[in-house]
Amino acid sequence: MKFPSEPFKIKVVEPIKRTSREERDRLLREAGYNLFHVPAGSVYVDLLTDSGTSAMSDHQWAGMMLGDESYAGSKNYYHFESVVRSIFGYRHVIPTHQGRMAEHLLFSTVVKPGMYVLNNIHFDTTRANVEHQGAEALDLVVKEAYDPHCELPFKGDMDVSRLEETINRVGRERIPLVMVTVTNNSGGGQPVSMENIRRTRALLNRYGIPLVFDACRFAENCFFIKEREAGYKDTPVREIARELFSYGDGCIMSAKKDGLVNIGGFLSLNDDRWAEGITNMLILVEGFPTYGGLAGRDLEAMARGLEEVLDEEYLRFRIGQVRYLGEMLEGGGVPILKPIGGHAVYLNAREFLPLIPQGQFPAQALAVALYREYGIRGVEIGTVMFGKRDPVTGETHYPELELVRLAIPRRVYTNMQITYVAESIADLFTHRDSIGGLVMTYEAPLLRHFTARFEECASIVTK
Ligand code: P61
Repeated sequence: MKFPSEPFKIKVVEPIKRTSREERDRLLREAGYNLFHVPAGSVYVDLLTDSGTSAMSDHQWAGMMLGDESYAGSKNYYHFESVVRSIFGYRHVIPTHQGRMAEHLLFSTVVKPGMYVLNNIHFDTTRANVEHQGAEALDLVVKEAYDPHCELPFKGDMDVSRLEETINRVGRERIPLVMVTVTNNSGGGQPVSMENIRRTRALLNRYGIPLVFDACRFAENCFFIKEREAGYKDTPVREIARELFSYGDGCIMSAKKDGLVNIGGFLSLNDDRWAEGITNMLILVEGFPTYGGLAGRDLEAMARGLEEVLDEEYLRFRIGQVRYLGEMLEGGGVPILKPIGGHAVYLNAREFLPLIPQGQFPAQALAVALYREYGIRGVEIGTVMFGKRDPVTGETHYPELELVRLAIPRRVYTNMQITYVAESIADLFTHRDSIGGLVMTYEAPLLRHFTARFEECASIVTK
């Protein structure tokens, strides 16, 4: 195993508190066994998300001091605009405070009730924002994406023939846009190949449908293209990104991921009419077009972060650190989703806890156990997040995969902390029979995982 040594040294440290198992047990009960409600100060290694949790560089912090906080025409906006144009290549650059606002602005402008948005897999906020417009969000990723053992190099690819069938079935006029999420977060952080994007583009050209990227983790996707796709070995990641976005009409991005910032996002696109509608809505709900809900200093940090994320030394470390965790877990016999993704390792909870039925939330139960035993926080990506209750029968539709995502914040944890995570989980795996299921006692109608509450099942049930 190649050890991914850090391409940075640490200038500022943030102490973390160790807690006892008893304390964590109490915190879990108080939180209704929902890890979103456990105070971060009581988490030892926090792998809840890689979103907004990056450590900024000294260069970004220096940029924060150069924030121009003018209401209109801040110099940081022009810097940000030129960086976004140079990487993504689209004309209009519209800042937002984070990704879901970009989603909301795009969909509220171009999606109408009864329409369809097609994507490899919609992330939960993306799906919720499509559905909020009275439209349907359809996932058309290749079927292998749902097989946790299948080792395709580009498991985030769109199933282009299913895409064409769907366009013919629902009608081109009901599809305002198609999206491709790079990397495919909900399918395990898996990349999409350039070849697949080219084929998607060619198909959409025949029907005259715009293609919009969800670019949250574009640099990680482009690094995988460099590593895995024929013809790109010697191409700089920045050029790969330029080519990838040249096949689209625009993108939305939560810069909290590959923008290496703690807050920020944007939309960038070519269509003047869409840009006009979006900008008008932006002014109504977010802010003036040259700040879009952010401070000037945030725009500067984002401009600098978008440049830094394309540094290939950084990307080699980043992808290498995630892979290092995954390979150590595999070495300990822990079932994980394969291949190892770009920003996270996903534990396969169905195989980790085969005795807990899906109705008792095995992935949530695993995430709870991981926190209680070791102070490590991951996030459930399974029935709690994606299970749907039929509004008429009350019956639950279960998702294909029950996963616990261990998302690695960028430039935050040392390899020693990552080793601690791997060893802890391998240890938990050896006494997995002590872990019981959960019952949901409260759920909200939308994005229920944020606020759901649970209780522990009275006894460990066998199937
Ligand atoms: C995450 F539990 N992701 O992965 P915003 N598209 C994509 C995302 O991954 C994404 C957004 C759009 C998060 C944060 C998160 O239920 C949850 O800047 C591919 O968060 O608005 C966000 O970007 C939205 C975690 C979001 C969740 C919602 O951890």
